[in-house]
Amino acid sequence: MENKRNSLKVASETALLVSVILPGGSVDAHQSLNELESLVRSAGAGVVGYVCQKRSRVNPALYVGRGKAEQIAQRAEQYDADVVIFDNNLSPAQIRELEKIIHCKVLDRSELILDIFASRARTAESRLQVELAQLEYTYPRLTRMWTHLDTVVGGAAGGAAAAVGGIGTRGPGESQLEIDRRLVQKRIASLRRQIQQIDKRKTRQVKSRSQHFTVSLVGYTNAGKSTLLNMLTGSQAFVADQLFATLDTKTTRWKLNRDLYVLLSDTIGFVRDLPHNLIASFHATLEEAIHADLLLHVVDVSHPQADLQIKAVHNVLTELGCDKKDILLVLNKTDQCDSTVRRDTFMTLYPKAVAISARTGVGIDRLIEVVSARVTGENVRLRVTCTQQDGRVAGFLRANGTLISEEYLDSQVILEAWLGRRQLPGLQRLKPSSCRIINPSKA
Ligand SMILES: Nc1nc2c(ncn2[C@@H]2O[C@H](COP(=O)(O)OP(=O)(O)OP(=O)(O)O)[C@@H](O)[C@H]2O)c(=O)[nH]1
Ligand SMILES: [Mg+2]
Repeated sequence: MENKRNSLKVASETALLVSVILPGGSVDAHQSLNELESLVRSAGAGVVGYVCQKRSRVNPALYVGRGKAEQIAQRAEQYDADVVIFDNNLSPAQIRELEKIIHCKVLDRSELILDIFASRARTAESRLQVELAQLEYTYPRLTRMWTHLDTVVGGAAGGAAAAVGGIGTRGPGESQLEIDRRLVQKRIASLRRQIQQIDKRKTRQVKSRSQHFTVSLVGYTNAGKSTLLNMLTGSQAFVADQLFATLDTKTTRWKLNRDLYVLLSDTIGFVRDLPHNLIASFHATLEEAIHADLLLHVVDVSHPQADLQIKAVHNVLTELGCDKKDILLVLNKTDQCDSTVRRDTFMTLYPKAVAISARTGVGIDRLIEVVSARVTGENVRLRVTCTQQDGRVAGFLRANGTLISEEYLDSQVILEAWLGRRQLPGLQRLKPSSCRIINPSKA
């Protein structure tokens, strides 16, 4: 039989979408197909129809029942679909069996996401990351589509091409599939090595920023992270109403007030059931978030599934080991909510959240205030003594806190002020004669 899966690209194809709802799943059919459609459109394809089935359990051979598979085949033919895309993750054997019944290409959700990533990857770094994730995920699912790799492997692994096509490799009895496997494994090993180097470089880069307070924007794809980065820092990060617009990290200086600035990073958006390989391959890109002092979890609060998206982001953060970090929930797109009731409901559920609109600027002042408080730490009341000639101490307190009183006594000056706890080391560096906390917290 002719192999349908010689290319996994879905751009400009017509797709029939299939969703199988199992008991205990996090989404209903409508939500599942809605998001799948957004993913398909983001991949550049068009949707010609939908099929949904509720099942009590997966059919091991075909995922769906045989009758349903035949119905999907009929629909695909009727609508002239190029590809059938499942919102579920299928095993290689299930894809093979389904393609015997449905006479067109069958893809699963992870392959679709990987395809979007592949089409968006611009930098050499993200290209390598996507290629590795794609090879690892799709390689057991494909047959005989890897021969193009011989030149690639040759370039990367030094002379492997000759070995692959040459002596000792095409021995009697060795099937094309075995050669393909070897090519893929070589390419995977080479990509892993290159990505390891990138990871090391990135770790060094992130560490070099450790003297700065770092803030990372995380959140579901399309929540408005890049728009917020642009609004806060005047940057020109790419913004688009499509899923996975951002694939690379961008770190910019964010000036919170006259004397306080932090480093703010934008990163790749998350999605429900993000393929594991992708998370692993994008480790370097996610490094900024992993090491940030504060995460701003941006939520599109106007989205009907905002609550599910918050949970999905938590799941990815847990997988990255970031769930114990300081996380501030930012409820974005409040300008787009039908009524204030929706925003208020989320504020009741998450009382520490900050409601904003990255488009209109509403709530940005409050966000800056809350982040500044996180940067400086809780306010403490201090009594500081220094010599009258030393104007730097009073200057520091005025610039970074609130100076309450100055009392001159002999050659000394006694200052009382409110200051963020995290700024105490900065004050100590000016070596005042004495410094004492007299009241640990400010209301
Ligand atoms: N109405 C409204 N739209 C917004 C707001 N913030 C962002 N958007 C729009 O939402 C879409 C996605 O914005 P991005 O900033 O690209 O979102 P992102 O979170 O960076 O998305 P990815 O990089 O794809 O993960 C764009 O069309 C923005 O113009 C907002 O506060 N209100
Ligand atoms: Mg973005």
